[in-house]
Amino acid sequence: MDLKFKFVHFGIVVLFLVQLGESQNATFDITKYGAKSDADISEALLSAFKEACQSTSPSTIVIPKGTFQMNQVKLEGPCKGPLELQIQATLKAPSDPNQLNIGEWLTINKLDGFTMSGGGILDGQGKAAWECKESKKCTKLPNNLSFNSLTNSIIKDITTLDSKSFHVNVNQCKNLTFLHFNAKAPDESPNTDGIHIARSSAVNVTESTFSTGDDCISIGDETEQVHITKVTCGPGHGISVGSLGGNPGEKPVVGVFVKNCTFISTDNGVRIKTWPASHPGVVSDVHFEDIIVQNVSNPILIDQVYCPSGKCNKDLPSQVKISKVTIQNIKGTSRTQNAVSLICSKGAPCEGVEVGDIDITYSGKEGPATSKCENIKPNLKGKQSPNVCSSAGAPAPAPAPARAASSSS
Ligand SMILES: *[C@@H]1O[C@H](CO)[C@@H](O)[C@H](O)[C@H]1NC(C)=O
Ligand SMILES: *[C@@H]1O[C@H](CO)[C@@H](O)[C@H](O)[C@H]1NC(C)=O
Ligand SMILES: *[C@@H]1O[C@H](CO)[C@@H](O)[C@H](O)[C@H]1NC(C)=O
Ligand SMILES: *[C@@H]1O[C@H](CO)[C@@H](O)[C@H](O)[C@H]1NC(C)=O
Ligand SMILES: *[C@@H]1O[C@H](CO)[C@@H](O)[C@H](O)[C@H]1NC(C)=O
Ligand SMILES: CC(=O)N[C@H]1CO[C@H](CO)[C@@H](O)[C@@H]1O
Repeated sequence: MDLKFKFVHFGIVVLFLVQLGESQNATFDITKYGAKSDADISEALLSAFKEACQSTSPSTIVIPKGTFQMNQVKLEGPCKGPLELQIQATLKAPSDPNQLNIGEWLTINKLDGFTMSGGGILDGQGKAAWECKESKKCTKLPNNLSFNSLTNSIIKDITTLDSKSFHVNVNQCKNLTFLHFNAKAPDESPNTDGIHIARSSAVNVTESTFSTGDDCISIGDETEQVHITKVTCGPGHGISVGSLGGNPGEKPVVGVFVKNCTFISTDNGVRIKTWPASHPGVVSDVHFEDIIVQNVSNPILIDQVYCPSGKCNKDLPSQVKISKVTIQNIKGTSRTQNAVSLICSKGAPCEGVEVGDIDITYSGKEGPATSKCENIKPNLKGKQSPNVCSSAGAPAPAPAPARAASSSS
């Protein structure tokens, strides 16, 4: 009897210890792995990650406040438990672009339940790289942050600054949220897209701010269910689906929701762009809703003859089919007179495009805002100013003047 009683006790104690073990949150501070201020922390971070990755209970890697160098790091799972990378510090990339010759600056691969947080700054120190690119000495510049094959993960309270190229590349992720995420680079910096999302599903970007030299957020092929809400973009080139049709075998983009976003002094607001003379493709179920544009050059744009280099065969139409698009409640000011351009492909006219309330005024003096449409008969609902596609269905004005190569991309 006595013995049995002891066994029960023992069992309870073991159970208690096991539960404690499971709920324990192991912390791995990189300064315990040899990281020192202003020195390269790559090795220390990798060592901390290797241990944290073996932990079956949730683990947190902490990069504490301060300034550290980080040359190039790849953290690759799978790991045994959920992992948080808490960046409280400012991390500086090498400013010499040639020092990062292979791929990205910080790559995070194959993790489930990953969190990046901490309020820190990833400083890509892009200035030297941009100059190198402008002078044509560097052709391929390293990206800063790359997330590949992450599932059920969240990136929050992180700023990326002056990336050498794209700030963030999201590839093959599923259920990934960006919250309070900021990407910042001067408006003249080349190809510094905020977030590029491709081959992914269920990606949310919310309450985030982008000021960049290229697209704030761009969405590439094989992407489903992207929700972008409460995002501020500017300067930059807006939020874009595409460019699509540039490569054979691109899979569809289905389900893009851009809602409650603000664009300030951007080149574009919301945009879908596909190349002329393209490979086939599909864009469907795209919704732009409750958007404010301030001093935006092209607030609403479907561009199926997108060709920033001017070196495309525009006689051959885009074969990317765009359908089920809603554009609803967009208001503000346009920096160019033509506030709404819906230029669809003559080879694959847009279908099922619904345009709701639009209230955009032209800030110049040449007259009221206008709209331009080709190969589209939108379903108009509510009230539009300017009148959208008021001559919808009419043939495009015969030989269109050669388009000047746009410098915007
Ligand atoms: C784990 O611990 C870190 C640092 O002590 C803390 O900031 C973090 O929020 C904790 N995570 C969880 C899931 O409890
Ligand atoms: C998505 O990931 C989050 C963790 O960031 C998780 O809480 C949520 O349950 C996941 N959603 C689905 C549908 O799996
Ligand atoms: C993403 O946003 C949509 C719409 O706001 C929401 O239904 C979904 O739950 C969000 N997913 C995550 C992982 O936050
Ligand atoms: C989104 O924007 C609309 C229109 O501007 C506004 O009525 C609504 O309250 C906003 N929703 C949220 C959640 O901010
Ligand atoms: C409008 O945008 C242009 C181009 O970004 C900028 O130079 C100009 O200062 C902006 N004007 C206002 C009033 O914000
Ligand atoms: C150097 C590098 O990896 N650059 C990549 C940055 O992200 C874009 C978008 O996916 C890629 O096209 C680049 O190759």
